[in-house]
Amino acid sequence: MNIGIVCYPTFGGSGVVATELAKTLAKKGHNIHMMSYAKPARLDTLETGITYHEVSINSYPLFEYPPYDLALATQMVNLIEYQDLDLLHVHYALPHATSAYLAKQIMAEKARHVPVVTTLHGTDITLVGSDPSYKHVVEFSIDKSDGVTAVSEYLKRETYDRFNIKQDIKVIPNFIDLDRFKKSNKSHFKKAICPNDEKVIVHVSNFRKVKRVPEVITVFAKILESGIDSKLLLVGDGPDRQKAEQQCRDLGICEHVRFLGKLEQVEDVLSIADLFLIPSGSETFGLAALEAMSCSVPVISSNIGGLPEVNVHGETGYLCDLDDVNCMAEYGVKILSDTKLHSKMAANARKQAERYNQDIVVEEYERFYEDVSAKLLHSV
Ligand code: GMT
Repeated sequence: MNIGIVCYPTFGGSGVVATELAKTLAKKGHNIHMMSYAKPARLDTLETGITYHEVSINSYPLFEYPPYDLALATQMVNLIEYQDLDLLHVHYALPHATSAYLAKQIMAEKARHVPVVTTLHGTDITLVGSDPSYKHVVEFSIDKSDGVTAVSEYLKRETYDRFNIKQDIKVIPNFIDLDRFKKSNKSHFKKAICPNDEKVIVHVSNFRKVKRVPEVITVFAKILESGIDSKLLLVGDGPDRQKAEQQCRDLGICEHVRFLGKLEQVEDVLSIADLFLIPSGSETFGLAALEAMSCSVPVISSNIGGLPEVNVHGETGYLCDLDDVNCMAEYGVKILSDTKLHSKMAANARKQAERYNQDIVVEEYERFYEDVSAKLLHSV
């Protein structure tokens, strides 16, 4: 198939999922055309079978806010016409599903019917999308898509609760490349970071408020206080970085904490991790937790959103109530001080990650594309 994929380009879950999906579909022989306002972080433009089309927005003195959604719709129309796209798959409803609806209507005028699949990821439903300033348009655009998927059962429920959506929503969970995300020998790296064989605790995020990075540091400080010789590695960057650095200085634990910034090869860091912390205030799935689990790392997370679907309490790690840093620290100490428990949870984590095998989940998307295309063909 010739498939147009639209996503946000930043180091965020939806862009990562869209890009990994594009790469896998391309390897399976599909022609993928990716659209975004900047090159998605994990996309290598030399990859065979994928062409990246940057959406350029011309400024004009009248525009305080240049209309990206219109430029995107125009790009979609161009690609449908000139690259003969069979289907548009947009990740994150706002504004991608709206641009896709517009492009679809423009093409329908030319008797060309292109199905639109919208994948809901998270804040497009739970935060931004349900904001009164966008809600009607987001609701309409999701409902007008030919196929809608959500990355977790939780997100499906939330979407029906928050919007008046008549469409069926199919849950196709996020997925993982089990060959890439697996524990590998990084003893040189481990020695450099932990000369005294300290335990390694890792957090990966975009440091937005919702990720609760200050809580990660509080939990780590408590684990240190309990006498567990450990290091905290923070991967990523974002708005709360400075606050987190200041907190480390205030607590006097800077020598135990490393800010590694944005990294492409997260699996290298996860390979030396003993524990992963994700205390988010909202998380529809928690791809970062899945990546850790695939590298056999037990996870301590908040018990919210889609996280309990991924991280199974008492098996792959532990779940704690939102903001309960004492609970997270206690479970952290428990896992890190009991070798037998740690090995069991590490093995369970990897086993759980295998349920999200990329090859199987991507096949689900392919089947969904076929079903949606067939349904549209019958309806016109
Ligand atoms: O939270 C982010 O880092 C970005 C956000 C997005 O929509 O780009 O991520 C959401 O989608 C991810 C991929 O499906 C999920 O794993 C995240 O849980 C979800 N984030 C939130 O719900 C806050």
